[in-house]
Amino acid sequence: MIDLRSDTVTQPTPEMRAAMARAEVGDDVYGEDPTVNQLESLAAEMTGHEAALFVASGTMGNLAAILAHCGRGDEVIMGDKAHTFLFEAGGISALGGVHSHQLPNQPDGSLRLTDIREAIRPDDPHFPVSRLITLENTHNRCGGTYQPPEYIQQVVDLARERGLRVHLDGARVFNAAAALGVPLAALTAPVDSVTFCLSKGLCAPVGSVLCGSQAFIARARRVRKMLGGGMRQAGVLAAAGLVALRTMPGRLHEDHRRARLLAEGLRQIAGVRLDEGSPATNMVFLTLEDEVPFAAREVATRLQQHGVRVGVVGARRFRLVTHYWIRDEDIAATVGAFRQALAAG
Ligand code: TLP
Repeated sequence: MIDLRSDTVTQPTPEMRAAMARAEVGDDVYGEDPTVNQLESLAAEMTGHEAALFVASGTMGNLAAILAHCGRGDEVIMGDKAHTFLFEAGGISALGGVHSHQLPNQPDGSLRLTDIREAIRPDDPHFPVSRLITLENTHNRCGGTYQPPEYIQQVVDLARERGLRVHLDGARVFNAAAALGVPLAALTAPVDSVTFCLSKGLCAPVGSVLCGSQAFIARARRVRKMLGGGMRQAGVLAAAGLVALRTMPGRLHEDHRRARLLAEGLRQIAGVRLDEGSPATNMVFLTLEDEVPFAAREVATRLQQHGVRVGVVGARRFRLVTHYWIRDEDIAATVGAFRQALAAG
């Protein structure tokens, strides 16, 4: 099966499995797992932060971050297409009592600075306290688009001026750095906190890392415990994460090249419309033209019969994500499968 539903489907590499088998472990809740400690130090160093915390998922990383930055009734400003707003089960409000203020994400995934400026509340008892701004880079629902260091810095400057903090959902921030050709820290060091995922394009089986100051990470560590995320001998997972950090960031441009190849092939097929500028990184978003007599679900079922799995993200819309386990011949096969699925009456 050629699985393009997400880069979350990536299986660990043989090198990761070997590292997991021989990982030295200890009780991480006591801070005694040497492999977790090593992963956290490396993540802090790479992102340009003082400290880091290994968490079970991107969702847990974002939740722990927002709960460590905000108290009940505080407000977080985020995009209306932010993963945290759309796909994290409303955890920040359900579990943290944090109020969210959505601003329109621009097609490139950014939030307009003027919109942010206007959204920050004055000190008035009618209003919640504006505490945090969250950004997403790359931006999933905006097409895997990315923002450069200059934009991040502008948002951070604005936040500083108004006494707010900035959290970056950097689930795929390594893809953003690869696409921009900048060191990771150029995108991650300016913000107060960042979550990145080991289990997406970096191919590890489980886990994300939250990075920030010592004091922030100490608060996040308590929140992680509260959420049931104290994982004990987690070194077996962190070992795969270490291999991911050391070996995977340098190859992400291959996924981006294959996404471009896929887009070029799909663009030739009648009835398929690609998003303008797609792909920016490893995601191809496409829509079925009105003349196509099938819904996306039906097309996805046909594609599956041809050995291809794709993400259905709307009645007539798909997301295809390239990753480590997708080869050039899979791209050609996917284009061929689409052609057949759309031709079949
Ligand atoms: N995204 C998943 C789905 O939930 C949509 C995917 O297949 O892309 N931030 C961003 C930007 C994400 O895309 C995701 C996962 C997360 C956070 C959450 O990460 P996990 O799945 O590890 O909780």
